[in-house]
Amino acid sequence: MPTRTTTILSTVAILAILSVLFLVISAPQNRQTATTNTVSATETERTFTEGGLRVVTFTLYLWDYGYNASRGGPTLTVNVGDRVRINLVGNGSGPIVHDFVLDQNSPSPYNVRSDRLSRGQTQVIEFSANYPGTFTYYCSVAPPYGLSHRERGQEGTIIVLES
Ligand SMILES: [Cu+2]
Repeated sequence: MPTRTTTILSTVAILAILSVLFLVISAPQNRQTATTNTVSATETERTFTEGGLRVVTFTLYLWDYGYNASRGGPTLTVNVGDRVRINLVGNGSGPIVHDFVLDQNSPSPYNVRSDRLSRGQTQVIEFSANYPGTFTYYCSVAPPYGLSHRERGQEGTIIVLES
């Protein structure tokens, strides 16, 4: 016959087991939430090695009048010698198109120019980050009158670090 003490001990043991079970059951859900939260950060920037070269990929949405924002754009940081691969996604309104340019007008020693993309159009551009320094990338679209997209704030910074 169980004594009062063993009954209490059994109850405590059962509660402890149930607590552990609850933690085990709820843990995967917590992990899934954490994973979901980090996906958006890695979606816009990924680094991997391909054919011996370090490849850095970015995703830029071409808004009116910014990159991934209605003004400005993220600072893209890479190392000298990296292959820079940028997934461009048109996200302008109506007939408005946007592009990604890194050229002598940036100013920079680069000569990178994407197509002009309207909403829903995509293009992957790629170039070698051969020149170190801090440069400005921008949208080169300018209407016949009024402010150019760059003047409206559609530009961002790319930093090419000396390795
Ligand atoms: Cu633009």
